[in-house]
Amino acid sequence: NWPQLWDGHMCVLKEGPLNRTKITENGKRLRKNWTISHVILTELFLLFFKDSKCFVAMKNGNGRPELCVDLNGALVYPADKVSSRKNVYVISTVLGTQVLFQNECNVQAQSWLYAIQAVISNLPCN
Ligand code: I3P
Repeated sequence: NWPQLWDGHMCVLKEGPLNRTKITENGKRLRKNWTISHVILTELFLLFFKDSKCFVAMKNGNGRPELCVDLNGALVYPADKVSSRKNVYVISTVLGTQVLFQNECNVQAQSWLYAIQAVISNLPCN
């Protein structure tokens, strides 16, 4: 028996594609592995799915995100000098995970930054 992440009360604040790579886990550096994800922002989490079908499947009780970032107490900021790519931002979590996200379109990338910042500032550990 596994608990379900999606309880039906969760609200999708923003949804769409982003390039992402995890660079740190438990404070330890990882090798970069950029992949395209279907990303869902809720009031608590940033969820990364392989594609939008996987998100629909999870809502129906099948499967889970590839990556679930706890935004409570997290920071999000421009990832200067961390990548050769443009429009890269990093999310740092209290548990020592760091995820980069990127979009070729700077307006798109920035709109994710602002949406994530808004969620973080509404959480108790901000
Ligand atoms: C990495 C890959 C990444 C690149 C990274 C390389 O090589 O090219 O895309 O990150 O640069 O090391 P490999 O596939 O052999 O692991 P960026 O695209 O973000 O620049 P880095 O070592 O400077 O992080």
